[in-house]
Amino acid sequence: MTNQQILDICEILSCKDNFIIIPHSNPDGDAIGSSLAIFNLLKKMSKKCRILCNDPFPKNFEFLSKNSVKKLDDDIFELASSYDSNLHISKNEFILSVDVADRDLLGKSLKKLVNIDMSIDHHHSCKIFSTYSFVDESASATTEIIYEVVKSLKLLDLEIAKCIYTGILTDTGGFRHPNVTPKTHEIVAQLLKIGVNNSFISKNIFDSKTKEQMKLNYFVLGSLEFFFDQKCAMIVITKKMMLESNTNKEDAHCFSCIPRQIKSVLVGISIREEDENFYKISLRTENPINAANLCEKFGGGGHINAAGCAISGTLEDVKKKVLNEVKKNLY
Ligand SMILES: [Mn+2]
Repeated sequence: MTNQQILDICEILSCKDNFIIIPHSNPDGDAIGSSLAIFNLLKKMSKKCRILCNDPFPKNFEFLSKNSVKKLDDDIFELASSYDSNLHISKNEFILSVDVADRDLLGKSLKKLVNIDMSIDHHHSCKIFSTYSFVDESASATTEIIYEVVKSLKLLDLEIAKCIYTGILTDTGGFRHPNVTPKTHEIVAQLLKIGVNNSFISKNIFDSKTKEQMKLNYFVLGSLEFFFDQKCAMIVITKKMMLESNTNKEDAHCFSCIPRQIKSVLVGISIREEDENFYKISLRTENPINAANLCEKFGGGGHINAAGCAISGTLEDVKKKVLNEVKKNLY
C-alpha cells in the first residue's frame, strides 16, 4: 500500500461519522482482528460504529473483546456496542469490509443486504466490489494495512495493538508462512514495544482446545487418506463426527493445516460437510502449487498457499473433483 493510499483511508475514516464494519463470513483471526482494530480506532475518533457478521463471533477470539454478541437474524450477528442492535442499515452508515476478497464472502444473508462503500484487503484473489478499494497483496494480514492507518493517525494503543497482532499471528500461521516479510516483523516489534503479550495471545488461539475438540480431532485424523505418491493428503470432517463429539462447525476450523504437516505432502485438503451434499474445501499447499488458482476453478479463492472453495455433490463426487484438479497441478 502506498503512503497516499494510507492517507486516503485516513481521510475517508475522518470525514464519515457512522460506520458498519463487516468481516468475511466464518471470520478468522485476521477478519476479527481487523474488525476490532478498526472498531477501537473509530471509537477513539468518537465515531459511531458497529460490526456485523454473517457468522457468530469465534470463541477463541473472545479474549479480544469485552463486547457481547447479539443475534439479529437467522444468520447475522452484531458485536454489540453502545449502539442499539438492529438490522436496519441507515443511509448515513458508511459500510467498510475488512479481509473480504469477494462479495460472496460477506455471507449469503449479509451480501443481499448491503453495498460496500470501502474495502480493505490483502488477498491475491481479491475482486473489486466496493466504491473505494484498498488491496495490498504484499501485506501478510489485513491488520498489517490497518497498522499503517492507525500509525498514520497516531492512535495506536494496547487494545488496537492486540487486535493487529492477532491478525498477523493467525494469517502467518504463527509466523511460519511465506507471506511473512521484514515489514511484518518490524510491525510486530512495534506492537510488542507497546505491551502486547504474545504468549497470552498464542495460548488463547493455538493452545486452548476443549476436550470435545480433541475428540473431533481423533475422528478427523481417522479419515486421513493419501494420494499421488503421498504428495497429497486429505481429511474429512462430517456432521456425524461433530454430532458424536458434541462439537459444531466452529470447532472444525482448526483442521485445515493438518494434512500439509506431513513431510511428503505438497497439497493438503480438508473437506467439511456444510450441508447435505454441500462441502467446504480448504487447501494448504507448498510452492509451486498455487492454492488460490486451484480453488478459483471452483469459484473460491484465497492466498497462494492457503485457499478455499465450496462444492456441491456427494462426498465421493466432491473428493473426485478436487483430486482431479490437484492431479493437474502436481503432474
Ligand atoms: Mn487475512
